Amino acid sequence: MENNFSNLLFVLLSKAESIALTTHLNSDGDGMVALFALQEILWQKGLDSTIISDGEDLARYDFLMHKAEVLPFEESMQYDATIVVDCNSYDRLGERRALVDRADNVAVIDHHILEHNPIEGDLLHIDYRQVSVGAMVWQLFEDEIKSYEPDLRNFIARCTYVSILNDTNNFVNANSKKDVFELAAKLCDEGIEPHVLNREFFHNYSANEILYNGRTLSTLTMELDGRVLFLYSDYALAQSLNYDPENKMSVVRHVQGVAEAEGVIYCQEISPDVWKVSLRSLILNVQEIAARFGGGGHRRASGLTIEGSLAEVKETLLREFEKALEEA
Ligand SMILES: [Mn+2]
Repeated sequence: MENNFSNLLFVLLSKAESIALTTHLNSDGDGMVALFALQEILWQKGLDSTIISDGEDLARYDFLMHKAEVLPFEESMQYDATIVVDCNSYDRLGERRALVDRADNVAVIDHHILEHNPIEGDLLHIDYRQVSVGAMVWQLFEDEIKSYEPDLRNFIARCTYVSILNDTNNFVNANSKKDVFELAAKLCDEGIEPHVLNREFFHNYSANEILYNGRTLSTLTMELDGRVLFLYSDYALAQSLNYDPENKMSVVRHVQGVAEAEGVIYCQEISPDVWKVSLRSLILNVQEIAARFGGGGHRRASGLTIEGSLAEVKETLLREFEKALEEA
């Protein structure tokens, strides 16, 4: 199956004179980093491609980006073939949906639960049991990768490992299963240094980021009889610190250990009255809640964007959690 998919993909791409690679809104260390690996794999096949971003700050990935060819999306863009990774819904592509609509051929590689408004592609590989799209890319092209020079194999292994760090939160999420550790061991055989990648990916922040996170943590309240943890960062906070939280590690990771919290809601105001929301729960299906607002993700971790005042947004989301807790 897996070799079959990579062969079909190469056939599909061989007809294309231009190839776009892209991922979901608010790109992360899985989707974006998987694209760095995929772009390299395509080059090895003589296929040029361009990673299309939203123009977000990719400085977090500098240590993996020495060769990546990335362009911010522009309305006039058109490619013969488009590959979407870490996303299967038009809703999570934003305006980059045009790259899919205008392409002759579309392929999707993803590990999310199928959401509403699924992307129509010629070639789909969606397996929600997989830990990360980076890991899927490794497995799909493993035979190819094995034929590369050691430095290149090492680069792809580093990308794959970072995608796993991102989607397992450093091997602590429920998706950190035996096969993930086995894959990590294979990546070590390619010469990756886990402690270095851990430092480069996770421990790589400014003092202002710590301040921003600290002030956000100080907003923490327990809601719904102490069952749901709520916290927020408003726009004024980012402004006062002259800090751009976009594409930074979410502060949510710091509150996931609160034992009594059955759910976590984190609201981050990204422009006045526009909130990017992260939902977490070990018992509720937060993907269902996020999907009601056009968001998505995984059962235990999802996100959405919502408009309104802090009070309105908080009330709306707490009502959803109240319903979900009653039904659980
Ligand atoms: Mn992912």
